[in-house]
Amino acid sequence: KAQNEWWRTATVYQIYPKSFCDSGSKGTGDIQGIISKLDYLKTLGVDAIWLTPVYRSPMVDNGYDISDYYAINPEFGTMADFDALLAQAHEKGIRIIMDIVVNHTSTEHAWFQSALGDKQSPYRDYYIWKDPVEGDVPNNWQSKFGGSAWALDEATGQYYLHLFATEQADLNWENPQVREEVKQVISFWAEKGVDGFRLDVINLISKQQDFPNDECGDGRRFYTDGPRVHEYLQEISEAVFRQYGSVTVGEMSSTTLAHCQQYSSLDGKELSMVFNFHHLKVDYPNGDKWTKAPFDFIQLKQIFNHWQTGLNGKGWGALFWCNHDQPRVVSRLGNDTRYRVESAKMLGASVHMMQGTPYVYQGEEIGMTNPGYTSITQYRDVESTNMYDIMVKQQGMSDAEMLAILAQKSRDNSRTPMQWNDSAYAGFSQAEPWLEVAGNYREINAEAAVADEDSVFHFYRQLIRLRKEVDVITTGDYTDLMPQHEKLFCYKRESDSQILLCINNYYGESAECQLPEALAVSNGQCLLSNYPAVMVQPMTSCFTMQPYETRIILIA
Ligand code: TEU
Repeated sequence: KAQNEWWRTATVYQIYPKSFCDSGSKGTGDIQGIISKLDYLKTLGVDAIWLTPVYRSPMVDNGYDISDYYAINPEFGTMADFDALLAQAHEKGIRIIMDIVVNHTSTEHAWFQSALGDKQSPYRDYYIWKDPVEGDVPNNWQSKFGGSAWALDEATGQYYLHLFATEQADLNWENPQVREEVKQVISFWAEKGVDGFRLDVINLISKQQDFPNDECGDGRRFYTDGPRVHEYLQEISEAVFRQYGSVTVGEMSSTTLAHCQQYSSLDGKELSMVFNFHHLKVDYPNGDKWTKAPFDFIQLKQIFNHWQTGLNGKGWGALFWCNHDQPRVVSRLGNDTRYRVESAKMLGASVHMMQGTPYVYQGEEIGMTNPGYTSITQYRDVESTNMYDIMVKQQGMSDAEMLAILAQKSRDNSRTPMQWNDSAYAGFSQAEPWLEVAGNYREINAEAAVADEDSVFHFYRQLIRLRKEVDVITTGDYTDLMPQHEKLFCYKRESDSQILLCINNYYGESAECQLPEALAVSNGQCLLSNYPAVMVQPMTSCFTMQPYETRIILIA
């Protein structure tokens, strides 16, 4: 069963610094801005902050293209600012988890700059170079941002691999010197007192070394959960993570349960926990992200069941809806107009009562929504602008149709400036922000939320508190009680001393709920609901769930 590590009852808050808070008037967020909001996070009750990259970077992919792992990007501030953040967060009992991006570096990194155009460079084999095949790219692998995964080095006539943007060159993990460099980078930040690491697309670092064409796909099956990935993770864990007692969470792109059982095995040989994304592809028909589509509710429950039962007693998962790559969940799976508050609370409850470590993405705790941009000129994300070029300019899709898809699927949906108050630019900055603020910031902002005891903010604060007080949330077995119900997601958590029910209506119409009599729910106590009247009425086995209602019942 789960050991007693701090992070098994903790909640992590993800900060995307560029969009969090600008302490000056640059229009972009910075580290001093984060420091100014630590008390807000303390009020929310989170235990740790996951900070997305703040290292030196040309910002082609907003920091996921690192050009110096040992320096802070001046856009975010100085190393002294970072040290101040670390010290002040620790003073307030908040841990810091840093993002480590070592599947690739920026092409402006000194290693790549030395390797480019020079086959004799000592850094040439830090990257993956291949000769042309029939005068063209080495194979048909596709970048996740569209187009070929290979770019030409004119001077040597070879191509280099980039699974993401052209400016993000994949590192060659077969090279032991690369693995040593990674150990040094992580040790540098661990030595400073950083409490843990989020490892960017870490299950992509081991490529099948014959780099074959993919006759039936984009090549991901030849580098996802690759041949030596577990060996590499065990090597880094033994050399660094376990030496410093770091908590680690691996971002696992397109992974499987079996691999994640090993990545997050309770013996700690690899990582503490994993992010997987299968539950966030239920609105990708045939796996295609770039299509407007409703979500598949039954499939969503099947995926949660697969992972909750599959990791129980074997591994540990991160519980999340939102991050800087995903649209705002209240717009995606809830209702961001009439039932915004109710559905934001319901969605939060439905993952926070599961086994794992919850991650709250900045703004999720106040029910922030997608901004509803209407022009491509409003978008900044390299993935979104690449896909616009490919689908509209190359494939002829209409501007209007692609904008409707981007309004639902673009990563910029979650990167709009954090909405702090109803002043200009939502109190995010004194200057015009790098990305337009969502138009609803006067009604939806942190100041109003903290002042309103019925806000999403205080509901999340209670979810975070419940995890610390009710053991079955951490230790209990998971059972879906209504896997085929068209509207209700109703699951049970059970330990040898407690039973907890989490009942959720995912739709805007009321729905009848019939619980098994054997549950004796009349002995239960409603710990939390987004309809206050529910908290005081007697618990019965048969009742009506209101639109987007959630109720958490403890049967001790
Ligand atoms: O994301 C990897 C990843 O799988 C997503 O970017 C996904 O591929 C993308 O959203 C397309 O659907 C990580 C970071 O979270 C992301 O911000 C970076 O862009 C990416 O890696 C490359 O570093």
